[in-house]
Amino acid sequence: MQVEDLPYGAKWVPQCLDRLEQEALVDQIRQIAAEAPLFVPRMPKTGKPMSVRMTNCGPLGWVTTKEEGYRYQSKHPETGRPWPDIPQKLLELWSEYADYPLPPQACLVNFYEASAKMGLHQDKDEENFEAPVLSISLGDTCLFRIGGKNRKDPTRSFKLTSGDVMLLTNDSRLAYHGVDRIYPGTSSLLKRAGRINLTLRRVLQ
Ligand code: MD3
Ligand code: FE
Repeated sequence: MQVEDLPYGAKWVPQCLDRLEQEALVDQIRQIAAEAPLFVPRMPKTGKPMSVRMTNCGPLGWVTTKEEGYRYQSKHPETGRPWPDIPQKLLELWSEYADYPLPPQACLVNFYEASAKMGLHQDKDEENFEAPVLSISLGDTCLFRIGGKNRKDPTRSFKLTSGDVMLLTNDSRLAYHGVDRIYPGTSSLLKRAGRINLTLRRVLQ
């Protein structure tokens, strides 16, 4: 996989974060998950559980339930409490890479166990597609897949490793993407096998 093969507008910064920065972020995510426990997202209508567990920080968080489907809301779906703040380091990363005048409104925390994956999808629950999405990978390596704006467009796969950052702007913002597999034991960052992905987003204008 060559960087030039990425869809237009996608930028990949391999090893953007060093080990100490990654460890500090993991500590902060542990605190966030202690205040806002990981929940099992469920598919709209069917209620089928996703294999990834999630939580959020920031003014808004992405949630999904059988009854109400995909949405952003200011409170945890189970505790009813507001989401914890976005760590300063993540706000700084956004300032440095996003090239967008306003701060992120949502930070989704995805936790993948060894067998978890995420099917090919578009991120379309935001009102604002002008703002980029910034993603950070921590822990075990995953096989990431990205295509085009139509589900049938050809896709390309590459491995995202701990400390990698991806920025999705312009055409890539609505590209289909997913996580096909985790490679357990490829990183010693987390206590157990698994991967954490953080996605920073602007939701409203
Ligand atoms: C490409 N997360 O939370 S991050 C998601 O690794 C999501 O957990 C994946 O897809 C994960 O919605 C992928 C990289 C990523 C994030 C957002 C994108 C790629 C994207 C939005 C548009 C295109
Ligand atoms: Fe996505």
